[in-house]
Amino acid sequence: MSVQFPADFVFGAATASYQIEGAVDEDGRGTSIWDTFSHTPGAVVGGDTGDVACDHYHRYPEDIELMRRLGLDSYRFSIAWPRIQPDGAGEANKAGLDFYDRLVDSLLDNGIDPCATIYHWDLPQALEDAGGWRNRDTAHRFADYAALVHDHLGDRVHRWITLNEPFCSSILGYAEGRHAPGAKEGDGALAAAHHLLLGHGFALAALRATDIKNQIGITLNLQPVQPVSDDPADVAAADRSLLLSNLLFTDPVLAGRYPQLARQTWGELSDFGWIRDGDLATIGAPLDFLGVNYYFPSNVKAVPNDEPDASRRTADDIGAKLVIPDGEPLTEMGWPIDADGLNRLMHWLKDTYPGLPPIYITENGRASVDEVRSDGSIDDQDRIEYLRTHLTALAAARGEGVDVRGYYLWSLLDNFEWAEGYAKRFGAVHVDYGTQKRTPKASFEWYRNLVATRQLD
Ligand code: GBH
Repeated sequence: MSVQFPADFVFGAATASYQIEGAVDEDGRGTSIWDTFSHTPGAVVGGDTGDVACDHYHRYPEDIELMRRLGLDSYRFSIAWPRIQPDGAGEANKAGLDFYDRLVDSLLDNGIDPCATIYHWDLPQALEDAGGWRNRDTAHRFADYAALVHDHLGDRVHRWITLNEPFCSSILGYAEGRHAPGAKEGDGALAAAHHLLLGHGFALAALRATDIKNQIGITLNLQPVQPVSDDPADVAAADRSLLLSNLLFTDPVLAGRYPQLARQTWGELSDFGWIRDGDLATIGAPLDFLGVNYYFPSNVKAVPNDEPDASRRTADDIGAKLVIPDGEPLTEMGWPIDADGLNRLMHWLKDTYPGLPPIYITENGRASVDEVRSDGSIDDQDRIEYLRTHLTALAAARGEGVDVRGYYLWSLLDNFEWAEGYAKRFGAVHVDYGTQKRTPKASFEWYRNLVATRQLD
């Protein structure tokens, strides 16, 4: 059965600054927490760092040429805070703004609509040294920085995403220690989550207060969650997992409240000194769109928590384990593949939040082996299959009344996959990191055809 997307549906591809730019010491860029973390022995597989990455800072014209060939309607990139404010505060570094001027102007020259993420995890190290996202002041610093880049680029960039995946910045960064800054704390992580959301709210208010009227949203990584059995213990564990991965972020942003379950699981949130009167109204202010990153669903089993460390906020601490179904194919990340999960997630959002704003899928894709064949080609049929089935599920959700306006493939290029380094490849374009040679994969041609015809078969 063939599926048709309308002409105004936005087809894009996404990247993030630290994952592709490199040039970490150029033109006055400051140090970010990911520079520090990736240079910490043992933090990243293979000791990889983003020092060079895809060298996109220098090669962006070639990368935009690839986007033009792909026929993208839109390109989602992120702005590196330490290029703009090397120490996280004060006047803008002109050379940093210049880079994004060149990037945006060149995208527009090529008929590609830019979509800017203001924060995709590269916090200036100076702010981390002052407490990072544990510190309420960082939310104010973020809003200042957001206003600065929006004042400069808002005449040409009309879609803005405040934060990418505050779950990862808070829980993976401050509770699990798998991401920068590598902390393993409890309250620190919940305070970080709150201050990230508050930073989003302050930034939203700051951008809305200017004369330039743009579309403003936030991107959350969300998962449909289901228990592995009807056992009440598994059902309760699935509820706690839903809390940690979704509700902790969707409830404040889409309903201006913290979930009841948070109080049951973590104690009276009102006792948490970091939440002040008025914060939730700021965080829950109306959005123009919600960005959703979807990779796979959570199938949850209860696990006895033998060593409860109630001060931490990880999946283990809430007694929930993600179960990978036996015998089914996994991506190179070890992640399950469940395209219908994207449809379930769309319906969960629509059913849970009245007044839900329009949705953009701001990331979706998979890591594959991507073997380079002797003729130099890369025949990533498994990626094509992943994209085809997920877009089919998305079209079904649209047909069933979920207002989804666009889809961004993760990612345009192979890039620095955070704690996994360069070994994991998500790109529609292969990058040989030795030579920086770009080679479009079979999925590139497949996506080009989809964008051109708007038709899936
Ligand atoms: C995104 O993160 C990032 O935005 C992007 O930069 C990255 O390259 C891309 O995905 C691919 O990884 O095991 O408890 O963390 C996705 C992060 C990974 C968060 C899976 C949720 C599952 C639950 N997501 N994770 S947990």
